[in-house]
Amino acid sequence: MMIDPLRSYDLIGDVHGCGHSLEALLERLGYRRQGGVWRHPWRMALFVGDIVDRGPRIREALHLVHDMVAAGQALCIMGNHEYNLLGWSTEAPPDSGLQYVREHTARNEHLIHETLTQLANHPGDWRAFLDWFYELPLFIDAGRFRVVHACWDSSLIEPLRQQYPEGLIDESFLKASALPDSFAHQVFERLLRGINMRLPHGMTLTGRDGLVRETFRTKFWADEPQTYGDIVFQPDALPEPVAQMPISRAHRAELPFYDADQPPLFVGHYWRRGQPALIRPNLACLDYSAVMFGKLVAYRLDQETRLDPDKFAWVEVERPEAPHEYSD
Ligand SMILES: [Mn+2]
Repeated sequence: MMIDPLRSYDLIGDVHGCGHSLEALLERLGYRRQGGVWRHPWRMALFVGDIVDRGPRIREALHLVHDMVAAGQALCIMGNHEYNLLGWSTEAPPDSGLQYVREHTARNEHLIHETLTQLANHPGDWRAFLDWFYELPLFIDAGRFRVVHACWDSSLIEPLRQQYPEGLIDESFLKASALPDSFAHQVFERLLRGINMRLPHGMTLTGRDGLVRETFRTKFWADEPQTYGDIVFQPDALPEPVAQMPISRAHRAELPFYDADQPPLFVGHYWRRGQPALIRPNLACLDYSAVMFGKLVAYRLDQETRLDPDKFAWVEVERPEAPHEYSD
């Protein structure tokens, strides 16, 4: 990845089709539109993925980010929503018993519905953006900092980078992910969706979005957690009996750990609310639910090796930018 060691980067959280808010944020950060492309005199933007889905200006947001990347003014990694669109559009391997990498179920359609609708009359854009998603790496390791959409799991990133040193995957890797036991499937799930643990005894959770889930999202940085309540990391609380249960040995074994001595890491994905804050001095989540009338958030990184809570910047997302409910 073309990371300039001396450059300052503005890391930007999940846009989810909030094109107006993205322009407002770039303006606030000192970027200006010149020759059709947003630029800063000396800084560069770095998007943590999930440009698409849910919001009202998906095509505009895609053009804006794509054009910045093409002009060398931004970098962008892949989010689970870009992966979903690729999977939806790609036939599964013949021996898989599936038709598409991401099956055409009603639930899967629901999650990408706005993108399909808003691009329906722009088939050229649709093809071009799908091709472009292959140019979005699954992670960036700049040495002095790291970026991944949901979870830095070195037990997967190390073997992945043997195969794809820059984290840029190809169609065969995408196709392989149709099979749930594959390395490719594990990589997309873990890096782009994070850790999703199954609730015990077949229990389910109904989210604020009305979708019923059998799993919940967890931290990958908890230091010696004891109970499920210590590791849950999502807007919806666990049922109290589950929150108090000790973490099973099997679940504990599958928890990666990002310790406090590693380089600063930026993620999106987790639907945070309220005032942007660091998770730890080397860990920042930039997703503050823009598409739920939260904030579109940036972290203004210079040369610091410990992150500074005063370096978040954001815009409030006003209605009616974002009329859609959230869900993964
Ligand atoms: Mn996401």
